[in-house]
Amino acid sequence: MWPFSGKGVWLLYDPDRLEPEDFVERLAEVRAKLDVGGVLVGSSFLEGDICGAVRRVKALLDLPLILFPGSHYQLCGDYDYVLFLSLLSGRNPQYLIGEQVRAAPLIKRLGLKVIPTAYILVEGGTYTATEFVSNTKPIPREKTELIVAHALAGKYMGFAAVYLEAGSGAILSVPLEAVRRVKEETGLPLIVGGGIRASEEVAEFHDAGADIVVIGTALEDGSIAL
Ligand code: 1GP
Repeated sequence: MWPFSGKGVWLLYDPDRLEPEDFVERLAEVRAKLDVGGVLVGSSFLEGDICGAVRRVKALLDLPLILFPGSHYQLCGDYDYVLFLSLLSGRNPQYLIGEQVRAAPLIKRLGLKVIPTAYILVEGGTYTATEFVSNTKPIPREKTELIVAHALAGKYMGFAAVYLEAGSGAILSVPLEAVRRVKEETGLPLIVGGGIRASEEVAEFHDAGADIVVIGTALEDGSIAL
């Protein structure tokens, strides 16, 4: 179910924000310093042609492309994997099961490989697009036990991985203590993202138990500190 080995970084590509060629150029710079193991493709609000952009990225890169879906309409056949997310921290049925039911037949038809992922939104010090678009509230960042309880529920429901998300552009990333505890309690592959800007932070998250650290905004706006 979890096809990756070791710890690494995934860079988030939002086709609404960068041209494929520009993204690939920036990725090359990061790759010289960090172990980039994949590219997440997704957008919480998509205007452009995601599938066309994915094909252009794929032609230029030798990394797995993983859909990080904001909606079922972002599916197409060019991804290597799909994070089959359920937004467990929320209580909005559309993102708990509605989008998944719409996506499932298309995933089957396209023959895509899915990674069932418990997606948990943690308060990141600002009002993020994830929160707005999903119409859900994040878990308060100091409520470690509540974060752990959601992750454990995900484990018992059979999810193959946990994604702790502070939201794209978060001011505060997920607390390290929450990362540590979720890893300890679930033992599941753990993805962490939202507001991470520096290679030192990547190392801290890896040490705390994250398998994959996701960076999006800092790559897009050039503020990434390597
Ligand atoms: C968003 O976790 C990712 O879903 C990345 O967040 O854009 O803040 O890096 P940033």
